[in-house]
Amino acid sequence: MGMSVTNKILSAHLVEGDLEGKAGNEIAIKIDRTLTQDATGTMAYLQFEAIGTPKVKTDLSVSFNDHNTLQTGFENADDHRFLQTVAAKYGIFYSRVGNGICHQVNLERFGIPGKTLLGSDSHTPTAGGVGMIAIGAGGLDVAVAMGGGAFYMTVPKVVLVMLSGKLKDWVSAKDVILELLRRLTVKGGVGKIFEYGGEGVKGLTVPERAVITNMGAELGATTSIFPSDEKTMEFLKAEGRINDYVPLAADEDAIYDEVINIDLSSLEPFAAKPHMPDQVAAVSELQDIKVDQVAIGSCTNSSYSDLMTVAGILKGKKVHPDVSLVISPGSRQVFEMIAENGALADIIASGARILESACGPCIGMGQAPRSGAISLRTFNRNFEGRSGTKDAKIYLVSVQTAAASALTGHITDPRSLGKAPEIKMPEKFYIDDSMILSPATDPEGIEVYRGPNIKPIPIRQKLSESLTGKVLIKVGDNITTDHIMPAGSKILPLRSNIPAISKYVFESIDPTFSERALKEKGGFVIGGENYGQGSSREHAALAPMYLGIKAVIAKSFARIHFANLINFGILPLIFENPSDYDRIRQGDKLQAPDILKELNDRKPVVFINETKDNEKYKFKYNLTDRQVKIIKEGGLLNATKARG
Ligand code: MIC
Ligand code: SF4
Repeated sequence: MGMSVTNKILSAHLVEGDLEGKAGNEIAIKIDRTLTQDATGTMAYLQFEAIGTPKVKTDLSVSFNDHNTLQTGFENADDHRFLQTVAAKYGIFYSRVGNGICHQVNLERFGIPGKTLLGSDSHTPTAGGVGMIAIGAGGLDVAVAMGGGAFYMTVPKVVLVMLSGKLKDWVSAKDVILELLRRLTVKGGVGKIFEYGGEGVKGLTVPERAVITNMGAELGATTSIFPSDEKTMEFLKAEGRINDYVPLAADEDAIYDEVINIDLSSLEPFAAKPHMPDQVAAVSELQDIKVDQVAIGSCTNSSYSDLMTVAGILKGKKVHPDVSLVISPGSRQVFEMIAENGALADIIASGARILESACGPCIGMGQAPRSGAISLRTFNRNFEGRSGTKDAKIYLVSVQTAAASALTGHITDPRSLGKAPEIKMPEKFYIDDSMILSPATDPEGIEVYRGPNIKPIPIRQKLSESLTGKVLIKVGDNITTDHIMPAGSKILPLRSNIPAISKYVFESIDPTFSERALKEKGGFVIGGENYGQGSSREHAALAPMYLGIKAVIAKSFARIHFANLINFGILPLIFENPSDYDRIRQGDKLQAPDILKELNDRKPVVFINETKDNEKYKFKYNLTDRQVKIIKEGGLLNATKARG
């Protein structure tokens, strides 16, 4: 039987389980490489230290620094010093602040077809653009992988996205992924890997492919991948890495679980409307909406060709007086190239504001729009409040739509601008790896720096025989990790300090949550569908664990958050009868008298609602034996240490 690209790579890395098994069964794969960034990295490396391995066991591990770069206090700089010394000591490469956004730099300098990559960031699948199986996970999973441990995942359904035709002028890769989000929604990809194929693939460059695999994360997918072909070879050659090229194609008779067809020539410019990436409409239907801010950049749209397109559109023109246009190039490579060839001068002359090569406004690190603003962003997420302004309305668009709208002051279909700029991929990118530091040759001589912002990781006790507590909060569908554990310039610097950051759990929904949780000595959270979608931040599990949350009971969960809850000993339970969701209210006192026994017997767990005449509910759990063990131990760190 023929194999997909996905299954070729997975089977070459399989260490446990059976790929032919039922979708949903657990497999474990060997991880060749890891990636961390500075907002998830401090915890990941503290956990790596706690595991106690003297040197990373991966082929390559890289610590990127791109999120926490605002330095409004000492915290960011202290964390960076910690990360730099840890990297030097344990055999990890260190990409300095200023070198660029992790996924962009990773694609340029480290992406390699056929290998596996685990990253403590949900957009790690960007590297699928060069044919890697690249998966986002919590920091603890990445720490375990750095220690040589396998990565556990459920057997994914492999979806073939058959691309035919060619993108028309002014239509871009961003519009391809927005079309998929329009069709499938933010939970349409849960448990799936999207593999791209068909004639249409040949017309897409690696950076264009990476836009699509990057934002596959918004579908809730495990990852997305393109084959490795001529275009991959050209890209790697231009990056001076031709030796990293290996061709990778699906067999002619490869079997897929599902097939989706997209005719590229039928697409038009799209936008995701506030406040979800799947609220997609044609830009032509949104014209005339006045725009206050345009932000170009992020790991989705900040490549050399993206920035050259922007420069081509802005050249000789001026940004509309009512619009603030901010631009962050994705990497120092991109930055230096546009500086060298004059495109940066065209951008500056238009009135754009230039930011450093970092995540910046994408994660609310500066550039919060004015109240009630309309902000057009080339980013991947437009969750409410993520920009730093609660009532701002964020539209996600391509660089073409963003630049066109910055000039006119209203949402503008770029097709109205006439001839599209023609951007050629460079035959040679500008290569300077001097901001990527190699690990120390004398690791014993390196002392790890720990500033006052770095606090020890809280550890959960073993699971007790029964659980009792109040429902501390009841939330609806598609709750994101930005709701559970917000980011932004005030909170992001506290990522290394769980007691401090836990004060902000659920802040945008109910600012009293953390205080109430501590007062009640913990309790339960009730959620709807797709609970915990979005980022990989394990703080959305760690901080609730610190506050005493014992279980989250939801209709369904997003993949990474589900794994993070288990990793930190919080039970993710699923309504056996979804209508019970309506019966439970915030404040109800629940009791699970036999939870340990029920888990041991692998039976549904029974909860009693003491506030409602001891009404009973049954909850199921999609946990493997391995995961039940982790929960019983009080989390993966305890379980890993217990194994020795
Ligand atoms: C995000 O885009 O939400 C982040 C910030 O990159 C997160 C990681 C984090 O919260 O540190 C992600 O996507 O995983
Ligand atoms: Fe950074 Fe935004 Fe990409 Fe997350 S989505 S890695 S915050 S640029």
